[in-house]
Amino acid sequence: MKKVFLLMVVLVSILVVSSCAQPQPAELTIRVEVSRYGFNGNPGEFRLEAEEGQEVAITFVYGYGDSLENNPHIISALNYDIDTGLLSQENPEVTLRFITKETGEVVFECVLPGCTGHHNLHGDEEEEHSEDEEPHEDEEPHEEEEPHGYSEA
Ligand SMILES: [Cu+2]
Repeated sequence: MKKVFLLMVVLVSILVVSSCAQPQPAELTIRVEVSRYGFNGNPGEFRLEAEEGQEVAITFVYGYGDSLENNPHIISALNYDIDTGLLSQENPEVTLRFITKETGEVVFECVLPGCTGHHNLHGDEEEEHSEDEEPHEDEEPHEEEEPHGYSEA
């Protein structure tokens, strides 16, 4: 009886150990639409939660929301030094493949400042300084002196 119990314990622990010892998580495959309205239509940067050593294949798709005119973007993974290059009508799908360096969020933003809707493809932090400022009046209105004595020739 004792032997059977021991055998059971050994078998169960082998099962537990083998199910936990998956060498690495499967590749994380995602598609994200990019348009002037944001990532998948949501304003702000795109954040991807992943564990260290995770293989990521993230495909950025040029969104139909931008189809009225060409409005290229360049999407970059901050801290990873990779980007999509021009994502545009001519190049509407780009896949970035990388392996995460640490557990946490990978942040994606547009790094092409001139695009329409750029602020929707970007985090808030760069806009803050312009929102806090209140318009204030000059203490004393002062007249500008105009040069006198000139006559146009
Ligand atoms: Cu942009």
